[in-house]
Amino acid sequence: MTRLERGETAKLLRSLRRGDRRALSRAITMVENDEPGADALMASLKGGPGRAFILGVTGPPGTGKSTLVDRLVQKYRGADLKVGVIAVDPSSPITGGALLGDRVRMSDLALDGGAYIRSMASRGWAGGLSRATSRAMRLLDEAGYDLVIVETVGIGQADIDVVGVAHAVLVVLMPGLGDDVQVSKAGLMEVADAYVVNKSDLDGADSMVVDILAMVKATEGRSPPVLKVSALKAEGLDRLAAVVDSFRSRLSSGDEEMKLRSTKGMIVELAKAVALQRLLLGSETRLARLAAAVLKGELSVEEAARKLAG
Ligand SMILES: Nc1nc2c(ncn2[C@@H]2O[C@H](COP(=O)(O)OP(=O)(O)OP(=O)(O)O)[C@@H](O)[C@H]2O)c(=O)[nH]1
Ligand SMILES: [Mg+2]
Repeated sequence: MTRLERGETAKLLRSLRRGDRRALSRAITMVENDEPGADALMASLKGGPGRAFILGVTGPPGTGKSTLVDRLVQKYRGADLKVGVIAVDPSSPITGGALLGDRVRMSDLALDGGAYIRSMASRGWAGGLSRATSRAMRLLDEAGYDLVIVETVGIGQADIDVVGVAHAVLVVLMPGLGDDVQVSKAGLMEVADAYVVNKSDLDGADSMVVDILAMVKATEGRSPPVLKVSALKAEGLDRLAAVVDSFRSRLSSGDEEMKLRSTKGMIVELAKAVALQRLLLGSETRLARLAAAVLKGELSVEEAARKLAG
């Protein structure tokens, strides 16, 4: 990096720390597009994430995650916290439409100086998404946000990786999802610190709660709370906020385990990206040689993969 570039990075960081939203947006765009300079920008942030509490919100498509996030933003803005939201645009065309709705719904909040809403696209390879979102979370932390909420549709491993970086994760469900298969199959159970059964204004919320309680009891030693809310009717939100506050206070009272979990998650996601890039970009000739050996019957695919990774 040249001296000029170093100077620019430092200037951008100074503006971002002062609360300049344009500098924040610029920095997030840099990491989203993986622009030259993004690595240096991030590397200049020493220490782990500092004060922001990072809340992951995930769950099957259409369960009301964005509506709920909207309510949480309102609530915490009311308490004068600075709140940042990262909504991960699913690359899937199925749910892509709903996100346009998100933007419309969240636009009022975006006008408020203490709330920053940003949607990030999951373009490119899967590892790029969790790296970009991890970095964006770190930037919001650096910019002095008290609460950072990251919303993903919990349908794939990439989404689970994204929320794995959070200090705590809400898994949002709704009545009528059928059995618990969606939850356990999608890997949502492992990441849930609390379950939210949203749309309690619809039939079947109570039995959904019973089902989840049974599922949780059957599988784990942990017992994450199961909350019944209606984001639409603003019911049950106080209890939800109390649960979120209990997670927040764990962090602010210096809970090492929680801090470690998030920092470890960030390191792993960044390392995965570096490792994958190295694997795919740095060893093209080696890969070609290994593939040729497999085709000649000298190696199995398994052996070739181990050699490539090793
Ligand atoms: N009846 C009822 N509908 C709700 C509630 N919360 C959200 N919805 C509706 O459910 C639909 C989906 O809401 P979103 O908040 O976009 O859901 P989402 O989980 O963010 O959706 P994706 O991001 O596409 O997965 C919208 O039509 C909401 O108005 C609720 O508490 N009750
Ligand atoms: Mg949404």
